[in-house]
Amino acid sequence: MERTLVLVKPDGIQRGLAGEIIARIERRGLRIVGMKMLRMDDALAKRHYGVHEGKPFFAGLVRFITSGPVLAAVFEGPRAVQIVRNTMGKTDPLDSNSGTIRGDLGVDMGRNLIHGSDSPENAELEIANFFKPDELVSYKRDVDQWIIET
Ligand code: IDP
Ligand code: MG
Repeated sequence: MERTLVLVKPDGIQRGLAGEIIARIERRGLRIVGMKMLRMDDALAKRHYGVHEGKPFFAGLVRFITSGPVLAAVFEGPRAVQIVRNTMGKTDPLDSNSGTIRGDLGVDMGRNLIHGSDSPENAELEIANFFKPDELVSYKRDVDQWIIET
């Protein structure tokens, strides 16, 4: 069982698409184990996007992600990281297939609606940036028949 961090970015909140975005991932078969609304501050934004420090879009990315509230959610399920990545689409909505969140709902690379962790290792680090352990619930498999086994 894997966990991954999802953020509905400020453009998604402003456009009223949080429910749509979360629902698409939930319908896919992953379970919500934590969720909160927050406004990211500069320090959290720089920690979350630290790998992009020094790139030309970094300052704009930090400015944008701190410009309004985000919805942070942790999803759990088999191969959750890659399932969310595939459901999101590519980084640039232009390259994203129809049927994906970014391909159906987005236009600009800098306003691409959703963040999803890119590896299980990064997911654990990112989740810890946003959630305390006691803010996440856990499900028992034996009373959880509808999660599809891989
Ligand atoms: P990802 O969100 O698909 O994982 P990353 O490469 O991790 O993409 O980049 C983080 C975010 O930074 C992207 O979601 C996008 O909003 C923004 N970004 C990435 N590359 C560019 C760029 O070349 N120009 C503008 N924004 C970018
Ligand atoms: Mg990324």
